[in-house]
Amino acid sequence: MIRRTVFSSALALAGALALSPAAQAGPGAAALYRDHCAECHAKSRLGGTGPALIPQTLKRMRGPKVAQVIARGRAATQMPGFADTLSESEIADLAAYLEAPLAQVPEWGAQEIAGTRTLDPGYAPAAAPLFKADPLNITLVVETGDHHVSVLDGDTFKVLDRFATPFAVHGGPKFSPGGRFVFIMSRDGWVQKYDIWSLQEVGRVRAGLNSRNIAISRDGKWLAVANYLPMTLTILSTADLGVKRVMPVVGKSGRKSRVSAVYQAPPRDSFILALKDVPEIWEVATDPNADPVYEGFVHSREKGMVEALPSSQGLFARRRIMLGQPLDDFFFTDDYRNLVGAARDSGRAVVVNLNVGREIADLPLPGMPHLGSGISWRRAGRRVMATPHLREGMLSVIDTETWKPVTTIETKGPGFFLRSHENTPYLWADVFFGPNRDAMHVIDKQSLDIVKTLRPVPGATVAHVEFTRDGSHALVSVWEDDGAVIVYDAATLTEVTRLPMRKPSGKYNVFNKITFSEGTSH
Ligand code: DHE
Repeated sequence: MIRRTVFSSALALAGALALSPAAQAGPGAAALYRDHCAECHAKSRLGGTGPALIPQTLKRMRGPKVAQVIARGRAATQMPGFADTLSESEIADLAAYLEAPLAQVPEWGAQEIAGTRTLDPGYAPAAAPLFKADPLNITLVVETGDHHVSVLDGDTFKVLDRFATPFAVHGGPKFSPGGRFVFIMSRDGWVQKYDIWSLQEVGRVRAGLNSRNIAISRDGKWLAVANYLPMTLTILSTADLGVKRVMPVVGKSGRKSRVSAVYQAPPRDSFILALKDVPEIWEVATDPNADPVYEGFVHSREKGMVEALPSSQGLFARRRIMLGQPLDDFFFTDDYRNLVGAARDSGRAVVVNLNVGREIADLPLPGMPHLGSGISWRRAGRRVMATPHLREGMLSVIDTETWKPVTTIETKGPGFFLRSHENTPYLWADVFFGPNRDAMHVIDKQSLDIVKTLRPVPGATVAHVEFTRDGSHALVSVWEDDGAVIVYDAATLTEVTRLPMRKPSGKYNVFNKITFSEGTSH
């Protein structure tokens, strides 16, 4: 059972949100919720068979607004429409109620997380892959339209399996180092483990109430889950999804912080955390023999998790890097010595050297750079990186040695994702927003010229690219309910095949991800 306590972070969170719409919800809203919604979404509003109905989840709802979904239901899900059952004002009331923050955020510690873990009793690990396809050339396609993942053979583009995921998967799934298992996270904090060889789900656990993304340790033993709610980092054992640790995230000043994202840094054998509310970056060791410069956490029977003296060392020891302002959305250099983070709404980005633990350069980057989608390659003897911008139709190209801008490439509109591969001369950049969202630019990595703009489905959003293991083919999402993955010959830029999919978003090739291919973001 979920223990209910007044969690001080609820106050901070409520403050951080815009004027609460709770004031607009009529007195009968709670009863309407109990009678019509609680069965699937839970009395706590934290989700059951349906997703959590809290502002942190709902503000992500694209397309129809909350009241419209209540009235009409959601296509391809079990959510029915209530237009015939409830009046317009009742629907508006209910929507206002759902958009209000929870008065109390339940505790979500090791015990509560462990209580949600289910391991599939029918799971039987195969001794070898159950298919003839190259297991390292498998590509997973996340289909957000009906919350499934398709498992594609990267040579024949046949769908080997299609399995249900938790509601609203976000961020890249993370593969075990050999590529056999994959871990998938939903915005409601569910982590699912799937065995690619056996084409079977292994189990799932709810590691947070509102989560951002996951990262896997270099040795593949630990999976870190970045949470907004509660303000923690959950570390799971990849073997059985057991809870190894729940780290409260508290800045040096004592202020709690949401975790914007957690990244794996294999050469450093650590996780790197972007903190949303305090000017710090955390590095958490995944090496059992980590250097004693780390501070650490110990578990006290009386007080729960508390910080230890700065002299502690070893697995999950933590180091703080102090910053001038909070940074998030990180791009890492390929040696993981430096990262670039966005200082939100300041029109700039900051380079942090992780070895010396301080800011070393400032980059003017207006238009909200999406550094997490940044990729790098060698050009004219230098390593350059490129990043799209979420608010401007351009890509910035930056020299990663001098940290000076090289140039900007004008695009048909603001983009979300970039992708390339070591075996292709091109990078692919989508135009995610605006009237040209049906365009995909193909750009020469040396001349920086747009060599072709593809428009495979006029008017449809076309976004996110992944390559096959050898870089010979590029897979592009037609990001619509009745969408598709289009496979292109990456050299001739001609269409090879088109696979119907339900609003496909990200695609992830096992080999490219486990080898940290040059053209992929983290
Ligand atoms: Fe994402 C990755 C953050 C909105 C689809 N997104 C990531 C990652 C971060 C991030 C930190 C890297 C995680 C990883 O892979 O481990 N995303 C954010 C945001 O802060 C932002 C702007 C707002 C938010 O509320 O989260 C945001 N993201 C979106 C969307 O609206 C997208 C387009 C649709 C969706 O599913 O929500 C979206 N994000 C994605 C995808 C990836 C991703 C498909 C993985 C890309 C990859 O190739 O690895």
